[in-house]
Amino acid sequence: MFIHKDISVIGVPMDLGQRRRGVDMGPSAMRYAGLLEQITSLGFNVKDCGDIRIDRPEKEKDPEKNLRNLKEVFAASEKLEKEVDLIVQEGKFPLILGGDHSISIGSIAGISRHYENLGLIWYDAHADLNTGETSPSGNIHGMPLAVNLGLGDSSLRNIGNYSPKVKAENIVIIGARSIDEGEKLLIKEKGIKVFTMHEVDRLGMPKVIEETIHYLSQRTDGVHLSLDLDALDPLDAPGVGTPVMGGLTYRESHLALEMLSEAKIITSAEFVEVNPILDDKNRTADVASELVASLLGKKLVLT
Ligand code: EXY
Ligand code: MN
Ligand code: MN
Ligand code: MN
Repeated sequence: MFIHKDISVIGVPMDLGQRRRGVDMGPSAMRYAGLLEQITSLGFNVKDCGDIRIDRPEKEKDPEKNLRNLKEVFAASEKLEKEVDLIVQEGKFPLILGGDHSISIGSIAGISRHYENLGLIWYDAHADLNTGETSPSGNIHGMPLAVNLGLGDSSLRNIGNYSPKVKAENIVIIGARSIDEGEKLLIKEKGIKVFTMHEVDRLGMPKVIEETIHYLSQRTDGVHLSLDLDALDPLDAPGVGTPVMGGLTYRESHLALEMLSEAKIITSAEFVEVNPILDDKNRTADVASELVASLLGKKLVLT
């Protein structure tokens, strides 16, 4: 399915879905890491569409709704939805660079309207399944998967004028190790497929990805990869705002994306939560750039 020769990159310098500054510089850090050159060297035509413009917040928090910076996150999501929709209409592969994970509200809204049954791989230490009612923080970056399922704030879930964006049975979460009580209940209620770190340890990454590919190819007509760099262990990806120890290694992640590339199931992708301020010499952006290359088929060839 993944036959696009043309890739359109779009940056979302957004840090309003959480409290730590710096993640808005993620797109620059990934470009600085040589992401575009890397993609070109793999034989793709790449267009850099630049960055979405993000409004500055008027006030810090909407106390009634427990949704920090709702107005600005909504405005950014609407803009991103339109840009990504156009990229898919043009027949190009959308590669979205975050920004905090709230950007997936707009990106998936732009993508999912083009599929009957969009599959979603949520590669993350967290489940991002909170709503304003269950969130312990009020941070919208902990809520985008719930929004994409059609839950939570109505302005967010109706971006693009349709909802839900993804069915629960078309989602696979990989790498989870920090899940709130409300999120656990939702996972159970909706029957969402989750490979926690426990399962990754037990099965090994090859089996986890084989099962993911098998599961999603049976039921979906496209698969979006939403990769939060905090899925990786902080030793490998220190530049993230909500690190959780005991995560996926660089090698496991590299293998996962190589296997997804070989299976040709991924039709769009985003790489989020890179925070260069918290990073160690742009290492996390370098890792993100390497992972993009693996997803696009970079191989070691012995001549
Ligand atoms: N579950 C916590 C919350 O909702 O506040 C932490 C969420 C962190 C979300 C990061 C981006 O994946
Ligand atoms: Mn996340
Ligand atoms: Mn996360
Ligand atoms: Mn390899």
